[in-house]
Amino acid sequence: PADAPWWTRAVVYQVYPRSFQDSDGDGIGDLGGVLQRLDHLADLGVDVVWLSPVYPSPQADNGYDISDYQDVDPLFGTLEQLDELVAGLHARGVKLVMDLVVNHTSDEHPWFVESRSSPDSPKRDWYWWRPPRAGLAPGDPGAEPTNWHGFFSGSTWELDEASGEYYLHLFDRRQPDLNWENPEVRQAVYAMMRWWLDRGVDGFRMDVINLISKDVGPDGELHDGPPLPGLPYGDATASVVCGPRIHEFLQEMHREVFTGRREQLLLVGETPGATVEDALLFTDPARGELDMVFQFEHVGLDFEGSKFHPRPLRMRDLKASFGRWQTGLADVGWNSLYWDNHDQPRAVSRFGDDSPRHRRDSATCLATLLHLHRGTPYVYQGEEIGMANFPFTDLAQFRDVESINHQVQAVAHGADPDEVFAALRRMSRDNARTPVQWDASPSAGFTTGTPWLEVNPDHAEWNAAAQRDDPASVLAHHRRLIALRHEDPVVALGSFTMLLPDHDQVYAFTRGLDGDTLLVVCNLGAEEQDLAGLLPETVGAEVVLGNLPEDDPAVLRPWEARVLRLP
Ligand code: TEU
Repeated sequence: PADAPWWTRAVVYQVYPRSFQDSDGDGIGDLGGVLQRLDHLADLGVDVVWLSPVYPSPQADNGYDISDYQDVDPLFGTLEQLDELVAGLHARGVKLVMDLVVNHTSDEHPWFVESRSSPDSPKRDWYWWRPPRAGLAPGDPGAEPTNWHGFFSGSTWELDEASGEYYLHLFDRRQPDLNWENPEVRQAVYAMMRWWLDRGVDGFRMDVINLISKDVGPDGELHDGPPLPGLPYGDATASVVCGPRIHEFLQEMHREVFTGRREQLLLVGETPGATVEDALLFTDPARGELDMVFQFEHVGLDFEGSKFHPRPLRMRDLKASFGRWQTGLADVGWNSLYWDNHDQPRAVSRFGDDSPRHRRDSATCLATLLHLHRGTPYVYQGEEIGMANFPFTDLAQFRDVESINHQVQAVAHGADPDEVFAALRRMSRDNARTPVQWDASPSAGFTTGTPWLEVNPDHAEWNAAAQRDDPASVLAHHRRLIALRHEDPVVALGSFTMLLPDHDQVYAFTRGLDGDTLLVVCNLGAEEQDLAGLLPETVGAEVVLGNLPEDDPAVLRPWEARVLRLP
């Protein structure tokens, strides 16, 4: 344990700068704003800040479409302010991890502009250019080189009229995929990464990093995927998720960029579709790839097929999923733990109960559950104060490219607009992107101008200022959970054992290290539970931390969470 990596004891906080704090009144958060809020982060006690993209970008996908990897967009500030942020965080003992988006660039990146300029361009092969399907002319229905459906709806191929060829974009058409088969692309990315590390940043959160290797057969061809039910497209998964050279690429990156500096850094990959087996390979320290990955299983249990077809979550599925990840990475590798990020609806609304009666208790209960697992917990801005989904009333309120593309395409394919709205209201990424609620003032202290996305009207009651000095608040509870991980080696390094796997409401597990055992029990529902009956060993155990004032030890109240030390 003494030689365990530093990040086993660490908690990471994600800043989505557009929605964190505005300092210049344009209604969009910026680096000046982050600099104003450093004390909030220090006070919470987090060890690392992951900063979502601030690079120059046309903002088609809020900065995940980058047109220059080595600068800061004027919308967010300057490179000097980024240096100030590194210094300001380091002065508080906090590291800064940058978002690394290298599966794709913006279509306005000079590399793509040059690549598009002519089939003879020396950069043509930096992206995925393909002629129309054999026998069809450019633009013909079905002429796309493969039948793949994109993450943001529609085909993954966009026709370039000038050359009559298509380019690949797994996300929006303004996010062309880089061709990692080309060694020049890889070297350009590695050089850029070294430049950031030399500037003092402490690692990378690597956007969809498991999509960078595409399955080109020996013939250099990309192949159709199996048809998707109800859509005129096929599933690209088998060709793009954890492709044949993914581990080779990551090991090469590791050698070229992290050699000699790995110990101090945090390398976390975002890996949609990765299985436990994939994650083992990514995070086995001996392989020299990544420290940990964000897996997507637990955020894929409350919908059918695609995220805009929601269905209720079954507790058993959640336990089975988390349980498998805990067991699968018990001896080798490491888990990232998250409920929320800028792509997911708010956890208290999704997994908890955001009604006035249960909001505080369910937010603190969920946090306890997450932070007591084995792995590195990630807190997404606003989660620490129990921010909830936005009460959308109209399709026109959505700003996110994924939501808008889905809306347009689903309706075009005959979906009922009311159903589309209901799904977006529940699942849209914009739920996570409303401005952070700092105080009860009209724009919640986020901006003096007009916020780019409406502030949640509940901010009058739910805000950081109201919670700062309240020991019963969601914020104070997060502070305690973070401190507990720092102090207690069982929380950081203990083994994990799931209890009551089939119970529909109580989520319980133990963590053990060197004969010391913590038992964690969470009531994920509104009915009281007979704790003494379910887990007799809890009777008489010391309460290390709870989310409600201590009362009858034999009973678990609605949304109550307790961390107990077994004798
Ligand atoms: O997300 C990738 C991803 O797989 C999903 O979370 C995606 O955002 C969507 O929810 C699928 O339904 C990453 C970034 O986190 C996201 O913000 C970007 O839009 C995306 O990559 C493209 O860069």
